[in-house]
Amino acid sequence: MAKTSDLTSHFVSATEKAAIAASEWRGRGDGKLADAAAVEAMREVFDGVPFDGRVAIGEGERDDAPMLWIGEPLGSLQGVAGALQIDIAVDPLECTNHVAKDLPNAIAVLAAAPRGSLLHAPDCYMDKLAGPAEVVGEVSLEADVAYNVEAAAAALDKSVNELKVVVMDRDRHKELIKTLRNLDVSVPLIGDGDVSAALDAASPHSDIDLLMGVGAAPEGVITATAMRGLGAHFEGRLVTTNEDHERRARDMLGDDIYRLWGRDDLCSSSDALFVASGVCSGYLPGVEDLGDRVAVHSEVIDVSVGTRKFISAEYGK
Ligand code: VTB
Repeated sequence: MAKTSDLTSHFVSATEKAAIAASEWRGRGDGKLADAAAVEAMREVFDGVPFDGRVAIGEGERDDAPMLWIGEPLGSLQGVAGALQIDIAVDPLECTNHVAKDLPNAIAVLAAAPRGSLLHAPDCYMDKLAGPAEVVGEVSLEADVAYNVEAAAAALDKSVNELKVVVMDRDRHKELIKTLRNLDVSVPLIGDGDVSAALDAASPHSDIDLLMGVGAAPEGVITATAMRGLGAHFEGRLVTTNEDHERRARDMLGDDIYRLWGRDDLCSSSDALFVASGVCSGYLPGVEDLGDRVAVHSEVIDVSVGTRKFISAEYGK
């Protein structure tokens, strides 16, 4: 039977091409142009992919940025009987501001899974909690910060003052940061990029234990897919900041738009893929200029088999 992973090489091309296009804009001060270049490159690849695809959730509406629009049909087999029907959660350029400033961890990223198995919602915000496999079932957005910190420390066999909880440096997180620091937790602050921060938190080799705080919802769905493949923890709760998003969230999800979404609610199929390509160097190397060629570095998490593969490719200019 056909599987999402049958299309892996196409999805990798989509993030590779988006990363290469965005990399031209590194350090040039204009994230929107970088974003537009990534969107255009990704759409061009998707136009030729032999599937009946659809964007379940994507980034761009919230900050009026270029985007693959939510509900957009993708692929060359629209409506064709027997074609793989796949949903995509996508951010052609995650961490846009970091491309403008040439800072770490900007990536082109997507999740793919069978139709209906990725949360279909507007591009609003999401409160997130991510951590390694050890904290699955131990921490929850239903509990308060102090409880989660104690529970995570116990699960990781650490004392609370040895914990590192990464948070995005935003005014909306002032209380959260204060609470964590009052508990004697170390709080590394990041400017952008909570997908890579969650991957860090999931990894037993990093010194980050948890990710907390509010980021964008599409990246929440993408992160949930990666965490499912890694057996790590993820939960999210939508946060709306305007009436339009609230109304559309109700249209798409029913009345209970502020419910807690577990990892496997956000990505409800094990036949799922997470694919990312590095734009600026960070947890993945960024796009490299090799003279007449460019090198691009990607990772693929195949949820169906729990593998994480790192792939490098060269393209002629
Ligand atoms: C962005 C982006 C992050 O959250 O900041 C976004 O860079 C939304 O937050 O990586 P702001 O509107 O406060 O910038 C993320 O996309 C992650 O979800």
